[in-house]
Parts: sequence; C-alpha cells; structure tokens
Amino acid sequence: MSQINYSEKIPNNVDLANDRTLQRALEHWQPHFLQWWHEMGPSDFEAADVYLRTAVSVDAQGWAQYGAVHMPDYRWGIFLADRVASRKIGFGDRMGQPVWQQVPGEYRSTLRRLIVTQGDTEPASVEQQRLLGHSCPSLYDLRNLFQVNVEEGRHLWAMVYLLHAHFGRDGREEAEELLARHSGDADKPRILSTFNEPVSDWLSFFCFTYFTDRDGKYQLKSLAESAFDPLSRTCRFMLTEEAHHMFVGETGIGRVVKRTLEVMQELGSDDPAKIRAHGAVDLPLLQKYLNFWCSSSLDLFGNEISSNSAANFANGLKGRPDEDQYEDHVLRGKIFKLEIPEGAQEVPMLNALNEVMRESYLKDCEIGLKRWNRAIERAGHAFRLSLPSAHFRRSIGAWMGKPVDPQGNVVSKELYEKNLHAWIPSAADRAFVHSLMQKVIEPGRIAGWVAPPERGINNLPVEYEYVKLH
Ligand code: BYC
Repeated sequence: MSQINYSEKIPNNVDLANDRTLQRALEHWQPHFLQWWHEMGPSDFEAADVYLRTAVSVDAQGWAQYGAVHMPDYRWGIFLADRVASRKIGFGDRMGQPVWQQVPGEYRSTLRRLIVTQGDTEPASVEQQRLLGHSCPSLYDLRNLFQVNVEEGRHLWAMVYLLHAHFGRDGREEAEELLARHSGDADKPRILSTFNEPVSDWLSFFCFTYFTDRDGKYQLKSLAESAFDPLSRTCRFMLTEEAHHMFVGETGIGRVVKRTLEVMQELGSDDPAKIRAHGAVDLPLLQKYLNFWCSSSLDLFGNEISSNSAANFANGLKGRPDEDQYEDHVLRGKIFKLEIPEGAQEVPMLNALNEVMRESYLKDCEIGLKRWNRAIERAGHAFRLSLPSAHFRRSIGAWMGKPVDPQGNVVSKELYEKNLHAWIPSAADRAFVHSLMQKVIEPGRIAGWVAPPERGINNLPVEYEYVKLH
C-alpha cells in the first residue's frame, strides 16, 4: 500500500519527488490555489482551528486522522487509490484489454473535457458555500461545512494533478482556468448549471449535499470505471471522502424534519404560518427546497439521448456506476425505452446512458425520503415528502422548458408559470429561510430550526468545541 508522504511541500502518494518537472509545475500552481482559497474559500474563518479529518493513507480502513487544523494550513495533496494489478477494461468495445496508464492520443480532448468538467464542480461548490459560516446553526455544523470545503479543495487538486501529469501545456492552462471561472460569474461562470446557483442558506446547503453531492457520487463512480487508470484511481479515492458529504445532507434534512415535528407537536398544529412564526421550517416549504435542488441536480446527467455518452462508454472512457452489477458490458444492439414529450421512444441503449444513470440516481435519492417520511408517519401526520418527477423544471434534454408539474403531469404554460413559485421556493420563502439563519457558536448550542445531531464527530460529544474561533 502506498503511504502518503506528508514531509513534502505537496503531500502525495504518487512519488512526486521523482518527477521534478511535474513537481515544479504543481508547486507553481500551489500558490495560485492558496490565493484562490483565501479569496473564494470560507470567508473570515482563516484564524479558526477546525477539528478536521485529513487523509493519511489510501487504505479503506484507517485512511484518515482527526485533529484541530488552521484551515489555511490544511495539507491539500494528491492521493490515488492503489493500483489494481493487471486491471482490464471492464466495458465497451475494448473490454478485456489492459487499462491505459497514458492518455491515448485519440481520446485526449474527450478525457480532458471530462476531467475539466469534473474539476470545475469542486471549487465551484466551495465558492457557492463561501458565506455560510456566518449563519451556522452550531459549531458541529460549521465544522462539517469546512470539512466538506477542504475536501472539495482536495478534489480540485486531484483533477489538477491529472491535467498536469497527462495533458502537457493544455492541461496546465486548464488548471489555471479552473481557478479563473467562478460560480455565478456573469462573464466566466462555472461549466454546469447547478454550480452557478447560490447556496446562501443552510437548508440549501443540506439539499445541495444531499442531491448535488450524490450526482458527484454517481459521476465519480462512472469515472472510477474508466480505462484511463490514473483517472479511475483518483476517483476511487475521492469516493471515500464523498460519503461524508452526503451524510451531512441526509442527516441535515433529517434534523430539520425532526425539529419541525417537535414544533408541530408543541403547537398542536400543522399550520405553516404558525410553524414559521415559531421559527421552524414547515414541511411544504422543505418540499419546495427538495423540488428545487433535485430538479437542478437531475440536469447534471446531461441529455437523455447523448452521442457523447455513447462514445464515452464504447471507447472505455466512462462506464456506468458499479459496472460489475450489470450482465452486458458492451450494449451493442440493446434498446432503451425512453419517455419523451412526444411519447415513448426506443433508442439505442448506448445513447441513453445518461438516462440510465439518472434513473439509478433517483432511486438512490429515495432512501433519505423513506427515512424522513417514516419520522413524519410516526409523529402521526399524513403529509409525505416526495421527489419531483424527472420531467419537472428541466433545463437540459427532451423535457427542457416543458410545463410539467412536480407530479409529472404536463400542464398549460399559464398554469405552470402561475404555480412555479408554489412548487419551488418563492422570494418570500427564501427571505423567511434567510431570517432563520442566525449564527450559533456556543459549544453544544443548536439553532431553533434544526434538531441536534444524534452523535458528534469521531465519537466526540455533540457539545465538543469543533471550531475554536479566535
Ligand atoms: N449544465 O451530450 P450531453 C460533483 C452540456 S458533481 C450545463 O447531454 P454528456 C460535485 C455538456 O457538457 C459531478 N451544461 O452531455 C458535487 C455538453 O457540452 P459540450 C460532476 C451541461 O457529455 C457537489 C452538452 O451540454 N462530474 O462532483 O453526455 C460538490 C451536451 O451534453 C449540463 C461530472 O459531471 C448542465 N447541467 O454529459 C462538488 C462528470 N449537462 O461538451 C462536486 C464529468 C450537459 O457539448 N462530466 N451539459 O460543450 C460528464 O460526464 C459530462 O460532461 C456530463 C454531460 C454528464 C456533465
């Protein structure tokens, strides 16, 4: 197993010291990254000591250690999962051939595009979450936010390593561009739509980590199947860190539901106005946030019919998540039944892989809903949270711009426009949620709109001072 070397300027397990050119190029990029972190990372917390998890090995067991870290001193580095001996391509037309350690010339621009698109989301999410520390509901949550942020920073390092190590001058230019585009910037926005949406309150943060980080899980899993072995190994290790981000989302929304149910019980009412007056998030309001972030994240899978996805699969660049679970890994001659506004259509399976992934993503999204709905049911309420239809509020693909309600019914344009703000948060809803976001930083105290977590981090108590503010 390759240990991570922390004595180097850039901690790594890729033997950087023996590749002086690459090491110099990355050491040149490092201060640009740190400058970006200073300007675009969590604002005003650079003096804080944060109880963070840092990767110390790529072994699935015991890969991380915990301790207080000054965030600007966090050791971002380059960690790849260990090589699998004689790994073979697991899907597509070259299935069974040895995987590639170098980029084949004919796939250079496609692989670069995939890596840049993946890389672009990582700093984008840090930028989106930049101001959240100012309204944290507790030190526990503040610590989780920063944990997510530093790991997204490391995931950017992961993609930048691939660009520098395998794509020469274009790769170095792309690495600079990853720091030059910014979330929501009118002139140089981030590449994918969801990463330009503001995440300016913690309800959005919990939804983002639930839905958007889960897209991250699916995309990383499909890139982990890649025949380009350095990409596969990089994504495999990133997935280890990703699980905590979705945990933050799932438990975060679960704690909102729990607190709301307590307030409903205290008030003996499910009247949204009364619940809001009591400083909690009524369930219909939460449903609107789920509708917003789920529909936005569904766009991240691309068009239902995509020649890019067909070529990426056939050429071995990008597989399906957990490719092993399928029987057919080539998919030539296979058909997929797709529902488009004009009716059902049969398309070659290879061209429908974005949709295949979107469907399995939606199934995965159901898991949290079942848990939250069980809590609502146990509390004796008839209300149920649900996922919006995959056809609702789409900005990409066959359903783009179609007037579809969250249940999936095609409605008139007038009805759609009139009701959209009853389906996703209105300006007034957002203003209300913002009004709840007051900073709570006394150890052990939690804001009134969210229940305390069931347990602390790494077996520490919930009251632990996870962030020491100076
Ligand atoms: N917004 O053939 P199509 C994460 C573009 S999240 C804007 O349908 P394809 C994370 C598309 O790029 C995971 N543009 O697409 C989470 C293409 O443009 P070009 C991120 C979009 O290629 C939380 C054109 O439309 N990783 O890690 O089959 C925190 C035609 O598209 C969008 C990846 O996405 C959109 N929503 O699939 C931190 C993996 N959707 O090339 C991190 C890498 C599509 O014609 N990326 N377009 O100019 C990919 O695999 C693919 O690029 C996509 C699109 C799945 C995104």
